[in-house]
Amino acid sequence: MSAPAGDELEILRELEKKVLWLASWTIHHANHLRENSDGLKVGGHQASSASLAAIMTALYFHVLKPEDRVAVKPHASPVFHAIQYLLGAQTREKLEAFRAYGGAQSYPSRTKDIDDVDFSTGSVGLGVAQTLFASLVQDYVRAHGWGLERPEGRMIALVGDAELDEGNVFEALLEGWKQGLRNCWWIIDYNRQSLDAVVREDLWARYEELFRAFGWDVVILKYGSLMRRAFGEPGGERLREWIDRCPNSLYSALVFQGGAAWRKRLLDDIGDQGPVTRLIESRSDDELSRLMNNLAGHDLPSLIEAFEAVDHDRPVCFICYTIKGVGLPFAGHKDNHAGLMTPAQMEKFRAAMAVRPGHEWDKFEGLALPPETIEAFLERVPFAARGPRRFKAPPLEVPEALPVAIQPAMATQTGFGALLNELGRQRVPLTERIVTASPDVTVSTNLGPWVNRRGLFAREAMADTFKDERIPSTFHWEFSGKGQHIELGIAEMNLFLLLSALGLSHTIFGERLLPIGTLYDPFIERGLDALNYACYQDARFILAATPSGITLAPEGGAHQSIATPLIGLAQDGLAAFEPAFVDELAVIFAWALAYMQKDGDAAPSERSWLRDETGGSVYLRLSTRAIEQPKREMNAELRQAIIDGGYWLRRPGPNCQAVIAYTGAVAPEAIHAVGLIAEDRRDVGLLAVTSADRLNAGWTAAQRARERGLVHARSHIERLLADVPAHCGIVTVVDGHPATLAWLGGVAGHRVRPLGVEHFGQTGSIADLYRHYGIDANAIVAAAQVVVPGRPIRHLRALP
Ligand SMILES: Cc1ncc(C[n+]2csc(CCOP(=O)(O)OP(=O)(O)O)c2C)c(N)n1
Ligand SMILES: [Mg+2]
Repeated sequence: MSAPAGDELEILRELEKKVLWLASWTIHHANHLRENSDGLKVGGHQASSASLAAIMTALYFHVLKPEDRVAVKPHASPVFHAIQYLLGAQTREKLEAFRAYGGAQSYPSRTKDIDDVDFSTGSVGLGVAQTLFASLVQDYVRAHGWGLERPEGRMIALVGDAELDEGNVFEALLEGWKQGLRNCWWIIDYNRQSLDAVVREDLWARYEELFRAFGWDVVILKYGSLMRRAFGEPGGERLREWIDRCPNSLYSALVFQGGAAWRKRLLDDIGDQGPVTRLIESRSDDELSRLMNNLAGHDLPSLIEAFEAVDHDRPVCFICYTIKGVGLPFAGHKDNHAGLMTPAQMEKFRAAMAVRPGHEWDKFEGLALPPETIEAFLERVPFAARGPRRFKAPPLEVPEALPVAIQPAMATQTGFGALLNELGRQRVPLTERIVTASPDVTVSTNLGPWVNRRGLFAREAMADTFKDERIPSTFHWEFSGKGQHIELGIAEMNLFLLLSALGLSHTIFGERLLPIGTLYDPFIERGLDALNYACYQDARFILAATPSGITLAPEGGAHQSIATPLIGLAQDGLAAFEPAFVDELAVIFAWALAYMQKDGDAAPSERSWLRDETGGSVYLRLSTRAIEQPKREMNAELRQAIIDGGYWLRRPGPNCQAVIAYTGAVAPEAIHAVGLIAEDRRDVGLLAVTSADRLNAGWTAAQRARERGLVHARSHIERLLADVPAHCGIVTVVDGHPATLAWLGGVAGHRVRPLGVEHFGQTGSIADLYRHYGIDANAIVAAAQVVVPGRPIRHLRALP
């Protein structure tokens, strides 16, 4: 794309005006005009949007190509929607309903907006890093020989300067450097304002050093073309020096006050009764204000020139000087994030934009050029040339059962490693598309054998020196463009952002990947916002989190994970499982590989009341605790029950007095306890819960269906508990927070005593800790004794 010719520049200038108008009007409408706007205070959008109007005009209407993908700063959402509206991809109804039910989203959303958002944003810093990982995924896909028929795109983030306070941005930068990042642009809206305040002086210099240190090119866009021209006039150099020395707060304050204030201040500071004074006095207040507002971030020629000058694929950071709220009455004011134009100010703005009442949404209203000229231009915009930007990739076939050799005693983590190792043997389309990633815990989460088979990914091949030197080692670390494991540094945020990028490959790059990430379960919390973000974008992946709970006992309290089962229960878009046995894991794993590829109807199934056809990501909470494995044949009924969330390991008899419901690695304690209780309580049942999350989701959905009149709706857990007598008590037990299973009592009104772990900090053997926290067989028996009245249970030993 070449630099815009004179008439094209004129069109772009008109579009910039229109974009600013539409974005400001959208927010004004939401606040003042829409019925039941609930006094929405969305002022931040007006100032933040104005800041990026020129940059986004330059990009979307001139620079971007169809293969480029963009993460837009959250508060520039109205600008994005306005641009899409002009390009015919957004509707007036959605703009009128901005931030309302069914309307255009406050922050650009891949899943909720209709106008082809590439990457969602909202939680600052995450969208920024997502572009970096998307670039790595683009390289991964192409290095494997896929999608080569499409041109390479640039992954671009429009970054608010305060977003760079978020640590995840720098974690990503470091990882990007390690992985040889290319085709990534971060365009910083350097308005020197955040939500509360004006930012520290000279941050740009820190940013510049940081980005260069990580191997990025840095382009600083400070002076617009008007400014540069003025610097060429006699006295212009003095003006430039003054601008360079001017503190951020003062500059902002003068922008807010306007031309007369600029004149006074400049004359006081650098007036010389000579050339500088002439330079200032030759301009009206308006002209002076326009000159001083003409930072490069608002200057289309400077922006386009800088973007077009990039003729390489190295990552580039553009630091664009801007003014928050430029062109609006509160431009530069430090409180403008919450600022909102009053109706009177809006009327003045309307007059300046030549928009007639009733024509606010007209695309060509008030523009100086004929509508046909602009319309013809919009039809030629390269960004929109190839229509919709989302791809589909056919699902890969998954066998119903995955082979695995089950040892008499085995941990689910070992089983997971063995399952992947078996998959690694098979050269079929399914296994070619699996990509694993781990933040420096590849070996300790049992991915080693898989990596030995499939190799590590790097764009440039790297040999394993230990192997070449013939030093014996269990693991071969050979990197190549064909490798299928991405080894990350320890930052868990990066794992989730990478999974988010890998898990969107089918829709962004048209090439399906089956990402599997491993990490220690407690560190899910370290990257939780990024995990939530990945789910919100509907990225598809499997997360194997291990070890979990207190089963890694001697390693200590610091690594206990207590809350993660509740995260599994509550996180939307993530189906959580905690199998106890490896045959269960094999079933769940196979199901997960298919589930992550589903993209169907959002209605729940009438059998389980789960939305299995919609698909999603899967979280496997695993353990290093080796436990005795049941010897049994898998059958279709058991398989389905495992997937639905639970089954009777010991079916309760007709006179059942007690049920023990357990999840995960505490299975032996539950089994042992049932044996002890059975001597004094009748027909005891043992419920294996493989997924509290899915049992709970099905139950909730079935209740909702009944409340809507579908009286026969029944969920899996309701069917399981249907024949358990009302007087029966339930003891639940999990190596995690007891609330995970406590709700089981609500299903059919049984009395429940939930056991689990609530406190941190002990080290010891598993037996010590299970006793200490009260989830061993003895504690289960004691709980059953209280929850199910009757004669004392003889085997109950005194609790220590
Ligand atoms: C993780 C997170 N923390 C806090 C917020 C609330 N918040 C929204 S915008 C913002 C400041 C934005 O400043 P900047 O990125 O410089 O954008 P500008 O408003 O200047 O356009 C904050 C703190 C958020 N969205 N995400
Ligand atoms: Mg800012």
